[in-house]
Amino acid sequence: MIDLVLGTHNPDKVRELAHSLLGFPVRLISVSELGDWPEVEETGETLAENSLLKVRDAVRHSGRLSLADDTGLEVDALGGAPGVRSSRYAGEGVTYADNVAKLLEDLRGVPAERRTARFRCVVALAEPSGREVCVEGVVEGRILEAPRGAGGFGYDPVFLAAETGLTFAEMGLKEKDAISHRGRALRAAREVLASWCGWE
Ligand code: ITT
Repeated sequence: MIDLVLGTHNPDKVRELAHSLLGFPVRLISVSELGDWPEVEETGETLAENSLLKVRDAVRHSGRLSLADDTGLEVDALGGAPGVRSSRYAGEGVTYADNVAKLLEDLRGVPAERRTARFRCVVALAEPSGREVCVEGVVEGRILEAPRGAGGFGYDPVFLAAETGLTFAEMGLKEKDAISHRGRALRAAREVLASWCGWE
């Protein structure tokens, strides 16, 4: 068993990351458990840059192997927005519902076939030695005209996953993990961890 620090302050993400890592020989520690530490500013222009900012901060804070995730929703009809700005699409300090409302408003009148979108998740791993790696997971889908389902978080109720015809909010943790951006990135991250830790 090794300690792995999760460099995220979002409890919804922590729940999914923990589910994806079930059965893997790691003891998860959330940065929030490590005491007061200011949240790192996400000043990067790409998901990879922001995931590295977060993971390096977690390593500085904890002195341990760490993992961070930066995720964006890319909507084709909006030129790839909200993308790297997904958490603050409707402004600073907004709720998930505010972001979803702005997204639906910006897509008002856009027909179903032009509402294609994808979630992209970059997971960064880093060690105190300076060794670091980013892996990515993507899932294709489209944005509905109204929310569906009560599970998940963020944009899940309006994201219809192409593979299942369900929104992520209509799926359980396990079903979402099987096809989601985060589930895919985490499976790649598990391989990196296995190789770094000599478990192969
Ligand atoms: P940390 O930086 O502390 O990890 P965050 O919520 O700010 O938390 P991001 O910068 O990656 O994380 O923001 C991405 C936003 O995209 C997030 O706030 C949600 O609104 C949305 N999001 C991320 N993952 C999602 C998912 O699996 N399903 C739906 N929406 C998601």
